[in-house]
Amino acid sequence: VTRDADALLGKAGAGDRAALARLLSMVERGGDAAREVGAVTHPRGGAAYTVGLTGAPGAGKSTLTAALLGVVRGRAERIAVLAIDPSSPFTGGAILGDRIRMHEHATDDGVMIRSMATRGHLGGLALATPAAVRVLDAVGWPWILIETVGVGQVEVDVAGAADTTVVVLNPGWGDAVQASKAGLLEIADVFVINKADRPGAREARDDLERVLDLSSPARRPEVLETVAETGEGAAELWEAVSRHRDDLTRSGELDRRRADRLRDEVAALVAERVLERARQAADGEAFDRLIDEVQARRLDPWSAADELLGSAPTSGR
Ligand SMILES: Nc1nc2c(ncn2[C@@H]2O[C@H](COP(=O)(O)OP(=O)(O)OP(=O)(O)O)[C@@H](O)[C@H]2O)c(=O)[nH]1
Ligand SMILES: [Mg+2]
Repeated sequence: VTRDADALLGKAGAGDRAALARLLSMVERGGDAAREVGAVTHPRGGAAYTVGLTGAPGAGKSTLTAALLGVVRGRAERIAVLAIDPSSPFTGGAILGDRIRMHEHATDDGVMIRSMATRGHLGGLALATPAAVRVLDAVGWPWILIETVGVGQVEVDVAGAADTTVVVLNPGWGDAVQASKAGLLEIADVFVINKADRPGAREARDDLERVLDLSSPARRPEVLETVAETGEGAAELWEAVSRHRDDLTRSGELDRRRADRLRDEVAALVAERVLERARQAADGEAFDRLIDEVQARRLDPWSAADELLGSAPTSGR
């Protein structure tokens, strides 16, 4: 299988879109195939810069993405887009696809668009996203934009997997407060108030500034306004992203962030594998029996974990 992944990577690197699509499908499916792809792509990665775009459904992320594609292509740079939709296998990607066609990027060799949806379990998407980024990186895409829908924990995880995270808000009371509650404040590097052609943009901005005053983050994010439909503010947004990138690079924080993400990824894989091993060792029935014991309060959860791991009780727990 490694030979397959290697051969596909060679083709994809030479510009074969079908080969690239197959690599991304292998990653999306997970399991051994995804692992083989990871093994051949990881050594060739590290050059791409990733930008996350997140915000509530309908905030204008896809429209903004299309506008940003125009800006980036105007600079003759190549860019790939991953549209991640944790909630539905249908909406995000299709909507994005329509918008992109509208903007005539569909036949552009300098643009690659791929949507990924939940195929069953949620944790898979948080693991599949960095793996997909790795593929695009290894194949030589210099910019990778990750659009995620919604404001749940999975979206925060996915958006947090980018080097620079842009959080998209809209005019209207309470958006900033909602974003704060959803944990978006912690991951936002740049804020955008999109649909600034509508009333309330100034108030939304004031709201956000107040929320930022209260939370006083270590690095205060820039706040910009855009009208994605006309492209107004898109060039400024891209400049803000570039400025943030320069800041991170100069301060060395980019390397620290990337090391943190790799640490999280390895830890998640270890946790997944240890649990899988414990389940197998106990076989399904024994696992369920232990849970019954815990529920009947004859066994505490820590002792159950010890038994599943086949280890002596850990001290102090
Ligand atoms: N007035 C106005 N409408 C906008 C603007 N940007 C986007 N819209 C509209 O808002 C709606 C949602 O836009 P999308 O780009 O699909 O939003 P999204 O955040 O990608 O939506 P999901 O992927 O479903 O979460 C569309 O009808 C857009 O035409 C804007 O700047 N001004
Ligand atoms: Mg969208």
